[in-house]
Amino acid sequence: MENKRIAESELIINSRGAVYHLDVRPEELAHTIITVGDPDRVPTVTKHFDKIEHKSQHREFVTHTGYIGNKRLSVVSTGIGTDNIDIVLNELDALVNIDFQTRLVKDQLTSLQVIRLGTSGALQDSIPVDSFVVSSHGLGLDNLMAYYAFENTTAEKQLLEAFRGQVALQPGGANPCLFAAGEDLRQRFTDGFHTGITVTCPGFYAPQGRMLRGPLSNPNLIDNLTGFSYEGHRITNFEMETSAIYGMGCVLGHQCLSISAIVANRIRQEFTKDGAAAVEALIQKGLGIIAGL
Ligand code: R1P
Ligand code: URA
Repeated sequence: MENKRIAESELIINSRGAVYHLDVRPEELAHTIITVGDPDRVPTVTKHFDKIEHKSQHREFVTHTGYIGNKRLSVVSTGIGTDNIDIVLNELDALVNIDFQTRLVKDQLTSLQVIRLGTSGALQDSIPVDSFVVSSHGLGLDNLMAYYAFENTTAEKQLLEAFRGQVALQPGGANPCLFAAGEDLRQRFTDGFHTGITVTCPGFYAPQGRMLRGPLSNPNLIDNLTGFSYEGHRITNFEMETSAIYGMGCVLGHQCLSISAIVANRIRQEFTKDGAAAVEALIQKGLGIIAGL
């Protein structure tokens, strides 16, 4: 592809020389990045840092960059949903792979490590609240990735095909997509973690089978997801960002992993008694591994 100068309207750089939504300059970003949904979760992660060298906030995007020992890390809040992940992953990529002076893609590309520390609802009876799930795959029921060109691996295609065969989605609804986790990262998070396919939904209520007053077009969604099985793979949990992080990682060449604290079990119909404690436990366990990456 021709390396054409990227216009001011396409990559927006503010008067500080920072990328538009994140308000972060290239030198303010580490190459290992923890994403969290809740902006207030950023300081709950970086309170464990030995040193914080940069803090910025624009809209729901809070960024802290600092160190645990010699390991430089950035923590970035994404807000909720895959539409926000489109913004965050593109801007993180631009910060390392586009020269902000020339507006050209760099000759030497950088592959970031992106690790989501989030919350989620379990879809298996055997995955209790307050436990942790590592997403082997993100299976998107939103439509973000339909806007990008990408090639799935054969293994991803087979798993997606099995999903299409076993799980009936509402007519006219989602066109599912599926992406695997960054394998090197995933292998670092095994002891004390459940592992499975994470379904990423375009909402918290009906898109996750929750009915308050709005009736469901697909009342069998949870049962069908829980019952899915293919060559040892099963669906462990629901949330709202993972498939987009993995999909954008595939498109842009970054290593991505999503880890969730289970705050709800949808089969047992239970909710954690202390969500903050569950997230704090995930942060402490996660940072213990991330600091050594
Ligand atoms: C919904 O409550 C939010 O919680 C989960 C979902 O993915 C969604 O963003 O993750 P976070 O706790 O990381 O935001
Ligand atoms: N986040 C979600 O998206 N769903 C849940 O059930 C819990 C957290």
